[in-house]
Amino acid sequence: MVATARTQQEIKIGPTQLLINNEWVESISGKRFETLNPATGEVICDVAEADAPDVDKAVSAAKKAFTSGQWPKISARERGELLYKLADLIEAHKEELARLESLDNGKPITESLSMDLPFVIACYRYYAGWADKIQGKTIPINGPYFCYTRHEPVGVVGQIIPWNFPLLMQAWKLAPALAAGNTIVLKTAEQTPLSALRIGELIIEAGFPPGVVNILSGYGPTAGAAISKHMDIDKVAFTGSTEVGHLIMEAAAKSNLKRVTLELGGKSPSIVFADADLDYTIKGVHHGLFFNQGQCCNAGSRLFVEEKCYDEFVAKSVELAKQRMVGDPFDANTKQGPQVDQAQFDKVMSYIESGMRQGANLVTGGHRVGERGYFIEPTVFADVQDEMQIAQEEIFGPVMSIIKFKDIDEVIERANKTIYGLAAGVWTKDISKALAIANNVRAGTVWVNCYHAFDTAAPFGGFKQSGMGRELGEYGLQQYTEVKTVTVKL
Ligand code: TXE
Repeated sequence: MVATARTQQEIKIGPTQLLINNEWVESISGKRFETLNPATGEVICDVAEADAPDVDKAVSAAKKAFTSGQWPKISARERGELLYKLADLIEAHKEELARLESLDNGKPITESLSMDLPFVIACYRYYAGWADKIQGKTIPINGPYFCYTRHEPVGVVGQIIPWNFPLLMQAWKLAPALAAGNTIVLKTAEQTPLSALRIGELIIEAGFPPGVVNILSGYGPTAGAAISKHMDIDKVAFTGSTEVGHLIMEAAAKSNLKRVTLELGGKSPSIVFADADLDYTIKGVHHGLFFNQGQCCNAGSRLFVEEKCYDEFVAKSVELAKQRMVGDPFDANTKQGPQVDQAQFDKVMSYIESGMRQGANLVTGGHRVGERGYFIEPTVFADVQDEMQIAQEEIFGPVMSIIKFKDIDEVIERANKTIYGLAAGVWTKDISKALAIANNVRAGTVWVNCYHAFDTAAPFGGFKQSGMGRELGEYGLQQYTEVKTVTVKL
């Protein structure tokens, strides 16, 4: 039931070195590390392992590209054209990239093809369109002056991405940064280095000059930490755990006060009122939690259901969870692949144990699937209480926690009792209830009668410890520019 060795051999792997200054190079130490197929636990291949000296080398290439060379001479419109070209190349290699993504990450191939790749392409095209529309203002200041602003690139940007959407997170980071004219040192997650490196080849083919995009595979405490404390990096953009988000900010504060944007964890409430269309809603919240093996920072992982429809809701959610096909990511019928690695598998299993220990009612799932790979049954807990670990901490797996509530004021208060504030969902036919939730829940995104409804034009990011700054849309672009005021005496 899991990806066979044959499937693995049929997939073109692409480069496994570091991309620095448009050249593929080994790490300075010569070290390499293995990346595994999460469906089998077998080694796919090894890749070069960057550490601080490689980060130095990549940063000097990016710095040189920012200040001299061809990049500053390329007009804004031409930057946009390069991004369009990259999007076209990705589209031309869509199937190959989707296969590589599913092999390295474990996500079902149907989703890589229908979700990840289309969103990746849309993101590059969206920001390609912005490149020549990044404009300042003229400001009517007092006195005989002409005053205007320029929106200039921040400079050398360090970007650290996670493994749950490797290609998409790379696009969310690279596209706005390049549109605004920055140069980049991007570190991939150690679990999923492969698809980003293949994009590196397409970046060279598209015609981006040397040093503009540098891509490093490596670990967090070494290469990642070197990026966050580097004196010649002007901004760091990070997506990952809240714990590491704290470290990134600390390193930025202790080094050169580089700009920091963070997209971190979540424990997002999804609130179901009894007047909602229940059959539709049950499918929506199922997708909101189980999509991508539950490995979404915005997963609707605190599911509040109104008392009046609670029992029916739990029964039908369990039915749906039981039908979810778990298995080989390369089987077209598969809805759920493996968790990304042993550490994530262990983390999810330990939360399932904690749910049982703390008295939640395990109504379905809870076990490993198969004997190899990191597969977990779609799991549903009912009678979950607010203070239980499974209701407070990010599980990042296929575990649904269903909590009962009585009325709207109470649910708003309880929904806000969390350190996180990434997203929320509300399900109701009553517009007043929907807007009361939208206005009062402290989260960066609120979905009404839908979930995971992303668009590259709509900003995304967190309140509270879910992060700072926004990605996507015009707001996301602003995080990659500095505003310069120019005042001319007339
Ligand atoms: O995250 P890490 P992990 C959450 C989710 C998951 C948990 C742990 O709950 O179970 O985090 O996952 C790099 N300096 N999210 O351990 O460690 C690392 O190499 C600089 C939510 O994978 O935060 C990788 O590139 N960088 C999330 C990236 O940080 C460091 C997505 C993420 O890894 C570093 C992933 C350091 N000291 C996990 N240590 C989301 N917001 O979508 C690690 N890294």
